[in-house]
Amino acid sequence: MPSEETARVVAALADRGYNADREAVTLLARAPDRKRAIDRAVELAPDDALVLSAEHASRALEPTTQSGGRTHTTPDVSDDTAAGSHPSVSGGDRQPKQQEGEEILQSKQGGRPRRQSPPSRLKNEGNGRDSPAAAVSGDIQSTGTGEYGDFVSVFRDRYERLSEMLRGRVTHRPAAAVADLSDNSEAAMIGMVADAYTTSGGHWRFELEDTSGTYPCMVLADSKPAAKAPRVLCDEVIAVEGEISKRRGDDEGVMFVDSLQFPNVPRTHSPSTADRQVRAALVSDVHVGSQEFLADAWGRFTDWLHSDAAADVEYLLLAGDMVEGVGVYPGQDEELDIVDIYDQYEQFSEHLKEVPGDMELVMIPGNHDSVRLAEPQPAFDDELRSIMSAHDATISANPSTVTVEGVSVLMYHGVSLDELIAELPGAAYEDPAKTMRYLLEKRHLAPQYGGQVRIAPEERDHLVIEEVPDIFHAGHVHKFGYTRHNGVLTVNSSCWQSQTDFQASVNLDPDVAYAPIVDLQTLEMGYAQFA
Ligand code: D5M
Ligand code: FE
Ligand code: ZN
Repeated sequence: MPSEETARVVAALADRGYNADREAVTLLARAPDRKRAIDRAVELAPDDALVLSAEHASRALEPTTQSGGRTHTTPDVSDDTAAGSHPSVSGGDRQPKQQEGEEILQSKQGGRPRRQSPPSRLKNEGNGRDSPAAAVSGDIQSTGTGEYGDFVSVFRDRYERLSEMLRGRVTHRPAAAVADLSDNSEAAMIGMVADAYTTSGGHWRFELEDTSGTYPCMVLADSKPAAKAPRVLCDEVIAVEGEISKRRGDDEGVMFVDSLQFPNVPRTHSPSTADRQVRAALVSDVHVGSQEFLADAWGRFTDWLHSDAAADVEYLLLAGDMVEGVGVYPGQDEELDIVDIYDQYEQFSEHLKEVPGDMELVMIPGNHDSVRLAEPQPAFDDELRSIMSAHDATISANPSTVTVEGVSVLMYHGVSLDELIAELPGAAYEDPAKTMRYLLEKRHLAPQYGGQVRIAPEERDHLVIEEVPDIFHAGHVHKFGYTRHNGVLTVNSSCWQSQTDFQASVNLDPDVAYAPIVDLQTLEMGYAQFA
């Protein structure tokens, strides 16, 4: 079959937001009425499918006897068998090397759109099913059925686990009991932010929800917590203390907040370190298959990994966007170098072969990868694993926590960073590590529901940062930066793709080809740039 036809089918599917496996593309390219066949295949694919299979394609080619409605299936992740094993290698005899880096830090003010959140996420009882694997681990078994009960479960789980972190810090009461207090009473509450907005007078108002109900809170512009109030996002869990004000005795009143706390990472957190000299490279966003993929820079990086200078760099952690993918953003197909998603992974695998064979690799997916977009994203499926099998990599979910030489590394691709940068004053693309710090403060990787991050309804909220990591590694925003937050080293990895047309149109100037390198024995940061 001429490749031009294949490319046309791939592009047509990409326009509709789908990838397709090779057999499906072949079948559709041969269809007498190709456009109709493509439309029908898309119609037949389940809402949550990312890749059109040969089955969808062949059903699309069958003569129609009835109108084709969408079939509904559960998310395609229940067979996820992520290894979740933690890398650990025996001691090497290579020589140490350390490069000290400098932080790239700037900030700018951002706007703050607000939205309404759903009426109640906490009141229904859970469905009593067993919880799946640990919150942020390398093995996420999706239990989501996409039903309303799952949304209630995921919010209840989020509330329970985040409120637990705040419980010892305030003498809180349920919202319903706070509403019964008399005027001028002192009160404290732990709640999920059901709504948050600024008033015309420049004050902040939050509706805080717990399992008993909701209660309104005000942070006055000239009060102490006003410094933190602009960082409060819908659906996160916070603790407040303040005074109840009631105009009439029977009115539920409002709490004037004089103290506001995020769950945050305790200041006392003391990170674990390796007990020998060993380093890890924390990279992400390789984007193989894009015309902008920087193959030469990647080659220089992998050459360096082979050099004596990098002899103790024994780990390579890849935080998503291995390939450019297909149909990720509108118009993306015009910048593809490789149009077939599997060919992209084949090519990525070739580039992985350039990495020294004795290095330990860990890979999680990102929004350009061929797994479901909704977070948590399961690990790569068996087919993709077999394509990327050159290294015996630990293939894990997004997010995952991996323990490397005793150091726990929370790996998250980072899609929520776009939203935080847009909404939080002081957050900026120029300073991705600072934005990552806000996630640590919220102890949640994607705090807002219903925004840019698609969150899969599950029984358990896998995006809660339950255990405080020693290192927090993300990518996605294609910017390099690192900082420390209460002892946690936060690193954003830059990318291996030069500026795309879209990025140029929004003035996103990517930092390219940085390899952040962390000394696991000291947690000192260094980096090298290979551009
Ligand atoms: O996205 C890299 C960065 O660029 C990330 O901050 C999102 C942003 N980006 C890139 N392309 C688009 C489009 N088309 N719409 C919105 N935001 C975009 P990555 O997903 O890693 O390519
Ligand atoms: Fe990316
Ligand atoms: Zn990304």
